[in-house]
Amino acid sequence: MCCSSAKLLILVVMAASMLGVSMANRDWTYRHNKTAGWGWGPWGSHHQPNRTGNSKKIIVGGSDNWHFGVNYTDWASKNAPFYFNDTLVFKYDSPNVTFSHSVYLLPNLWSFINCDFSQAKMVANITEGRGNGFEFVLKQWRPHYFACGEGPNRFHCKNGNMKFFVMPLLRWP
Ligand SMILES: *[C@@H]1O[C@H](CO)[C@@H](O)[C@H](O)[C@H]1NC(C)=O
Ligand SMILES: *[C@@H]1O[C@H](CO)[C@@H](O)[C@H](O)[C@H]1NC(C)=O
Ligand SMILES: *[C@@H]1O[C@H](CO)[C@@H](O)[C@H](O)[C@H]1NC(C)=O
Ligand SMILES: *[C@@H]1O[C@H](CO)[C@@H](O)[C@H](O)[C@H]1NC(C)=O
Ligand SMILES: *[C@@H]1O[C@H](CO)[C@@H](O)[C@H](O)[C@H]1NC(C)=O
Ligand SMILES: *[C@@H]1O[C@H](CO)[C@@H](O)[C@H](O)[C@H]1NC(C)=O
Ligand SMILES: [Cu+2]
Repeated sequence: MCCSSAKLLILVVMAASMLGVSMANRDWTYRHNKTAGWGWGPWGSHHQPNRTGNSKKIIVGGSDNWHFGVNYTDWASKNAPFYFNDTLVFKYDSPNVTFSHSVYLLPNLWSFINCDFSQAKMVANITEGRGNGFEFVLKQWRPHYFACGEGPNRFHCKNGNMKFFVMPLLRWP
């Protein structure tokens, strides 16, 4: 891909990220708080009420689930677009001696590119992906930067391609 389209993509994502920060006021959100400065805002329950409409449940990675070495950027681009109220399902095995996975949200594009977890928020720990998996509902108009936080020095994110981002769209009736 040539540089100009890559730059445009980054600009679009950044603009959306800024808007998302100012619009968002509930649940998972990276935002400004008068007393605490920038940080993750309050988090509601992950149990969602019943939803109406044609929102979809999408298993992250399809039949590969959430595993080391799958190209999730590629998966996300092939499964885009994602819409408001769609549910992402992260399925991964219970941890054993060699493998464990988790799901984190990173605050912005730079932390995503660098796998910088210093301001990341864990949304699912290493055991929550078993069985039917961990469900994350896209409820905000902002990019969501997902990554696995496991492995020494964030190896799964840096070397295992266990990261992707989605920007939910409005579904027109
Ligand atoms: C801002 O952060 C402080 C300290 O973490 C917290 O007590 C307070 O409730 C937050 N305010 C809002 C509006 O979230
Ligand atoms: C959603 O609706 C179904 C059937 O209408 C009901 O059985 C289920 O308990 C509801 N779930 C929640 C979380 O309210
Ligand atoms: C998403 O679901 C909530 C209720 O769960 C509903 O109030 C809202 O209108 C839905 N949003 C869209 C864009 O479908
Ligand atoms: C993952 O897939 C994307 C899009 O198809 C591609 O641009 C990228 O080079 C791939 N990454 C790796 C590490 O293979
Ligand atoms: C741990 O789990 C992985 C994937 O589920 C499997 O391939 C591996 O053999 C397991 N290792 C051990 C020591 O059980
Ligand atoms: C993961 O989260 C579940 C549900 O919140 C909790 O019961 C479990 O103890 C946690 N496991 C670890 C390893 O933190
Ligand atoms: Cu992992």
